[in-house]
Amino acid sequence: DPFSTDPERDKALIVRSSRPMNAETPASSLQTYLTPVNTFYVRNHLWVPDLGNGDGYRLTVEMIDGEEKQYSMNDLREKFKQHTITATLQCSGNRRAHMTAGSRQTNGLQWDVGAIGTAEWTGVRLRDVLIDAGLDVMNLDEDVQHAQFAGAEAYGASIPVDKAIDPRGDVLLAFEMNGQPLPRDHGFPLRVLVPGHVAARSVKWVNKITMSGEESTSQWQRRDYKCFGPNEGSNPDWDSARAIQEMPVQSAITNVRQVPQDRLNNSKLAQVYGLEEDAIILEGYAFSGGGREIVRVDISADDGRTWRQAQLIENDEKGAKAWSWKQWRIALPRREAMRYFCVKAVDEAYNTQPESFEAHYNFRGNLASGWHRVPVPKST
Ligand code: MTE
Ligand code: MO
Repeated sequence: DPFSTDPERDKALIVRSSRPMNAETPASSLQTYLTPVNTFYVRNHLWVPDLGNGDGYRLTVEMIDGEEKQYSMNDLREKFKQHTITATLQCSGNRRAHMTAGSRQTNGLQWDVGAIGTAEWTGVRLRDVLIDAGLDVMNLDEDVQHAQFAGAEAYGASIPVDKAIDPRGDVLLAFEMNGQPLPRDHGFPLRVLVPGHVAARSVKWVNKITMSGEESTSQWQRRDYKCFGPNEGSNPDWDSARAIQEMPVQSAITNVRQVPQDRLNNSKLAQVYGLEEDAIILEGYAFSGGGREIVRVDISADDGRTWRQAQLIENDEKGAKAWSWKQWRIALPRREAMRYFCVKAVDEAYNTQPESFEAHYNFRGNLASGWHRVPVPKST
């Protein structure tokens, strides 16, 4: 039983499947900029490989001509400059349950808003390691198109070489998460961290990197993580669809709190909004792929007829681009709240989110990003 050596998990994680372990971050852990490591969502396709204390671990890097070089964890730590970035990981299936509810059945784990989390990642740059292993980044061989990653259990994926070698792309071989050694569930002793791309490319327990003219041949590159037209059914032409890499704009409401007028004085936020009546405070996250910063979050209290802008919370972001989510909050007069609250976000390219799910439905339920609607709570 390969699962018998899986690690213990925090009881607060919301388990969607246990073999393999798939569990989402509970809403209570989505309220902080950095997601606590113990309640950071876990998405495993297989078992967690047992790599002991990491001493015997070796990373093999193979160039397109078959030339190989190996690195131990010590080699990586000592030979290369270490970098720390803050980055959000989001599964392509985040909010799949909303697509199912808003359209029709989708295949896959029915995630709510918690297949996402943000951490501070420390490691060495993939670019630096590739250069050390012999990649001529200044005069790149035209045949080199993709960096393929293989995990110790059998998972694999790839990213375009441009992202892999971009000095402002911040792709890391990471060994720390929020200042601690990577937990086993998140890739101990080493994972790829591809900020701005779908989390499926951030291969955990990575032990082989191959420069290639082709994408990884794994099913996770060539099959699962793709999108199709709403009409294309469950037997589409997989090869003609593009693998998901950068993600579209996403946002969610993660907390709804009623604040009666007589308690408003305790609430700084209500003061910020100048409210002197029963209020509702909403909080949530907004995120976009490719390092595109979130520039606006719009909130409606009347199911999309009228809108206000939420306050975007500033954080100590690290890295060349906006690799992490923006948390937001807003206080609204209770009397304005009709049946549903809605949120939609806008990124720096002015991309925004579709209103409903029907038009971006795909049978795999990937990249669900329709406005997040939550019912207005009954008055307390
Ligand atoms: N890497 C390996 N080796 N095995 C996996 O199953 N799952 C991928 C990615 N990397 C996976 C992997 C997917 S689909 C996601 S969403 C992220 O890891 C989840 O990362 P996390 O479990 O650290 O949150
Ligand atoms: Mo994922």
